[in-house]
Amino acid sequence: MSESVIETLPVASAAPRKVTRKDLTGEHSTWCPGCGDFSVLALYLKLLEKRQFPQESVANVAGIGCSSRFPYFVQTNGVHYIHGRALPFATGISLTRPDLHVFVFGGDGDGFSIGGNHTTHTARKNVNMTYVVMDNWVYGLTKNQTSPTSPLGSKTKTDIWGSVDQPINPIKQLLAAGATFIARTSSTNPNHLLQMMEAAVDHEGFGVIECLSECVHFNPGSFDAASPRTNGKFELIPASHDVTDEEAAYKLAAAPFPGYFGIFYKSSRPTKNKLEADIITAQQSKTQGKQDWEIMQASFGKMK
Ligand SMILES: Cc1ncc(C[n+]2csc(CCOP(=O)(O)OP(=O)(O)O)c2C)c(N)n1
Ligand code: SF4
Ligand SMILES: [Mg+2]
Repeated sequence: MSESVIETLPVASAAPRKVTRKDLTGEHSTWCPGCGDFSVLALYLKLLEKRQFPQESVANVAGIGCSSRFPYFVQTNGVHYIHGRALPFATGISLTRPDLHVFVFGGDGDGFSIGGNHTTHTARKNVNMTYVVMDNWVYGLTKNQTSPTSPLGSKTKTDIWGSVDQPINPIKQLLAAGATFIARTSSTNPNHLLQMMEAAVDHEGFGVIECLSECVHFNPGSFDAASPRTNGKFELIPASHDVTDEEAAYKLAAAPFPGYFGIFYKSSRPTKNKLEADIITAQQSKTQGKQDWEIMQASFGKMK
């Protein structure tokens, strides 16, 4: 299917029904066998089933990339949009359809290079949605180019002698941008991944999860150091960490790879959704009983 395809499901039926994994499963996933993204999908389906979110109450939005093929594999409302532009599209849905659970799935390239500005602005606006970045340190779909999170020295098609550009630290970037929920997990730790997705869904505002998700085709073994299964270390954020302490979160985020996993930061800053809804309610109360043309006439009158 081409870019910019919108799939919609019928409006909710009156009678509640049990939401099953079978209902939620979409097209057969086309990822390479062993790709970390499978785990994210499996846990996401588990989350929707556990929370009994009806299919029609969910919107999954994605840009372009292997990871961004996500909406095809889930049978809910879904949008496969333009590379790096999933967040503004999802913002429109979130602001106009408060009845929907809005999720965005995508890659490190989608979210931190071409869509980097949109990540920053969605974070500062604190738009209510859950954003899962499946970080594999590479452009997978386009067959192995350096991504903004590729470590120094990565040998890719665009850096055949090894990359020389300082990689982005997604957690620091998100903190600086003003995201109100920031977590880090790995596709190799299903329990933790589900836990982080649940916490993000429960958060009122822009909840972002950086999920290490191995590209077994172009970057095999890249995250071995982050998993005990491959003699690595999956170190949780210390229980003593105050998630409202931004500076402490920065310090944790600065730890060298594999770093820490868990919730780095959480704040209860009001969402754009709430702030705009309040403005609309206040303005509507001033114009109650007036015809549309009267409101327009008054607006134009002010411009004279
Ligand atoms: C405007 C635009 N520029 C470039 C591309 C080519 N392109 C498609 S996916 C991609 C990178 C995807 O990398 P990432 O977001 O990390 O996803 P992954 O495939 O690794 O999951 C690029 C450069 C495009 N589709 N559209
Ligand atoms: S190329 Fe990499 S990221 Fe894409 S499906 Fe294959 S393993 Fe996954
Ligand atoms: Mg990638």
